[in-house]
Amino acid sequence: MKRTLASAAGAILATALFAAPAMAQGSGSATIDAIMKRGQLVCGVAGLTAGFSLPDSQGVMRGIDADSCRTVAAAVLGDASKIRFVPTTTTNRFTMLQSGEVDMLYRSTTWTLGREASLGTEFASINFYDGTGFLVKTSTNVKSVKELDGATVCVQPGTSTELAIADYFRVNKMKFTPILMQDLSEIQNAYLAGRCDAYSTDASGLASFRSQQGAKAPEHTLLPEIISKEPLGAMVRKGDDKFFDVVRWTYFATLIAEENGMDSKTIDSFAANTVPEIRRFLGLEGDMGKQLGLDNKWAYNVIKQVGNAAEIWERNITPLGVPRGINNLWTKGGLNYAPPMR
Ligand SMILES: N[C@@H](CCC(=O)N[C@@H](CS)C(=O)NCC(=O)O)C(=O)O
Repeated sequence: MKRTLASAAGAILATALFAAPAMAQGSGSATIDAIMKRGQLVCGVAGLTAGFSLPDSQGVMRGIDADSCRTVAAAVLGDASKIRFVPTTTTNRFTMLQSGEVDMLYRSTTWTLGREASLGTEFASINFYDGTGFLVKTSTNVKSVKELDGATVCVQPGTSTELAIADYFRVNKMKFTPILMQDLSEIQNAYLAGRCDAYSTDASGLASFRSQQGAKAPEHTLLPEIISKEPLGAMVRKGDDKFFDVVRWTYFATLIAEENGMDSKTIDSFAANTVPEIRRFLGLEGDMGKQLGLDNKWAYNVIKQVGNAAEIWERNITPLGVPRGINNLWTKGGLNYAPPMR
C-alpha cells in the first residue's frame, strides 16, 4: 500500500514536472516557441550538394532539402523566407541537432534504427527514397560492384554509406579498403585524382557530383547495383511531439496537394472548390491548422510559397537527370502515400 502510494505520488510529480514546461509555453512545443520567438526557422543542411542544398550565384540556398526546410518555415511562420540555413557535415549534424544549434535537419540523412534509438532524435518524414551507389571512372571499364573485390572506396565518415558497403562486401565475401575523408571536396578530389577505385555515397549524391562535372560527366559511370535502402528525411529531436507532427504533416501536405492537382500556380483557383479534403487543406473548414497549433492557412502557405512535392522534385532533382521513380506518388507507382487530412 505504502509503495503504491509512493509510486502514485511519484507518477503525479513526474507528470507535473513533465507538463510544467509545456504549460508555461504558448504552443506546447519548445521548438515552435523558439522558432516563433526568433521569427526564423534554423534548418541544418549540407550546403554543398547540387540538387539538395547549394547556394546559387545570389547566395540563395537551392535544392530539395533547402525547399523542404522552407515548407516548414511556411507552415510555422507563414513565410518560407523566414529561415536560416546552417551548413552541417556528415559527422557534426547529429550533435548540431541534439545541442539545439539547429531546429531540425534536412540533410540527406538516412533513417535508420540506430539513429532513432540511440541519438535522442527521430525522423518525421522521408523527402527522398535513395540507395547507396558506386561511381567509377568509365575508363576502368568496371561494369559491376562485383568487380570491386579488393578495391579502395572513397566514402565520408559518419555515414550510413560506410555501414552499407561493409555489409554488402561481407555478404559477397569481398574485401575493400575505405578511404575516409570528411571534407566533400577533398574526397571528390581524391576520387578524381585516382586515389580510390570508386566513390560511394547515396546515388542521388553521385548524380549530383556527376552533373557538376559538366562536359566531363561521361568520364564517370554509376554502377548498376544500388546496394542499400537510404530513406532520406527530416530529423528532429525527440520529446517535442508537436513539432514532430508539424514537420511530418507539412511533408504530407506537399503530397496531398499533388494528389489533388494543387500547385503553387493553381492553388488560388481552388478557393471555391467543394471537395471536403481540399476545403480542409485550404483552411476553409475543419481547423486542421489549429489542431497542429498553426494557422489554418498553413498548408496553403506551404504550397503557394514553395510548391507541391512534384514541383519541388522537378525544380531541384530533375535537372540532375534523376527520374522520380519510387519517389512518385503511390498512385503513380511510387512510395509516397499520405494519410488523409481529416
Ligand atoms: N545518407 C547517408 C549519406 C549522407 C551523405 O554522405 N551525404 C553526402 C552526399 S549525398 C553529402 O551530404 N555530402 C556533402 C557534405 O558532406 O557536405 C547518411 O545519412 O549517412
